[in-house]
Amino acid sequence: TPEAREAAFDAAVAADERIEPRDWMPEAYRASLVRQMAQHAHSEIIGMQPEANWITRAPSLRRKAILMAKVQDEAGHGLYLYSATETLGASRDELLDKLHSGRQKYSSIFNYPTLTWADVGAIGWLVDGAAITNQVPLCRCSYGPYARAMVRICKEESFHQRQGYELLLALSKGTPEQHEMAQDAVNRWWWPSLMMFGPSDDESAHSAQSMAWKIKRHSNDELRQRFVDICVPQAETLGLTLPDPDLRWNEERGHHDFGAIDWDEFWNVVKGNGPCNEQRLTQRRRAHEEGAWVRDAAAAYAAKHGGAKA
Ligand code: FAQ
Repeated sequence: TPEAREAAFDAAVAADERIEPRDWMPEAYRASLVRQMAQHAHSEIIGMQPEANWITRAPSLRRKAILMAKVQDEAGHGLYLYSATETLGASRDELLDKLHSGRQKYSSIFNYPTLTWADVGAIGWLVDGAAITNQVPLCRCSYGPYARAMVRICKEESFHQRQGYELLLALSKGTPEQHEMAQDAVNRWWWPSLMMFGPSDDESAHSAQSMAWKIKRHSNDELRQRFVDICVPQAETLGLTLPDPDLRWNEERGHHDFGAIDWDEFWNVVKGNGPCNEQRLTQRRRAHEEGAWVRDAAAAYAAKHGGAKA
């Protein structure tokens, strides 16, 4: 009966078991997962653009090889996540179409420009750092394919974070000009990185339901606070300042207090009006069109050799 199916689903979630593609699940659970996972997948592939901007200008062969590997990893993360979303019955074509037509979102962070080489370091340290803080708990997400994709993604993100940190450290300890460039990058990426965690808990439309379903394990504000607490000592080691005059240790709370986030800026970027939204989507649509022959060739090859299986 429908009641028994729903009870079995609720019991599995309560017992911290994984929900698998063939299991019955409430339609709203499926829809919310598709929403979050698609947005996550889109973020990975759009997120290739800001850093790819620097591949041809990396200052050494070593830095170029590292950056290329990182950007390729991001394409891979997009593929794991699109595949995981397909297990919920959403085809990749449909998801990409929604991205290209602006009907599905991607992370606000990728709508900011990468103005200097130090931005590659700041993205690794702060953007990948924020991504890991958000994604480690997703390894325990109630939906099996998403949770398993996250395990591998988090391992790779951790390498990404370290390469950014090491790059910024080299610049910070370099010439005064290099130090200044590193500081400028941190000044520009700090606040947008805090916005990656989403709106504050009282404004977060999906948090309560997603936490009840154990899709999310912590609230947006909890993870944002965890990230701030992690970054403060790291910034000290880097010899760089976080651009927030209100940032200070609060003994009573056992956490750092920090200044107010500019939510108008956040919603403006989410709504499509950030500095690079148009550029990112235009570039993405063009890459998709230019890749049509690859998809056609792969489909033709599969039809010829795979027969009915394809
Ligand atoms: N940007 O009710 P909530 C990466 C939307 S890391 C844009 O709180 P939820 C790695 C939200 O979708 C970045 N939109 O939503 C990398 C919702 O709109 P909707 C990707 C945002 O889902 C590094 C509305 O606001 N990571 O790519 C943002 O409970 C370097 C209300 O918000 C993930 O996607 C935002 N920042 O919590 C790659 C992680 N925040 O859907 C390349 C998985 C919120 O109703 C280079 N996702 N919105 O139209 C999550 O954990 C969650 O979806 C949150 C949002 C925490 C992002």
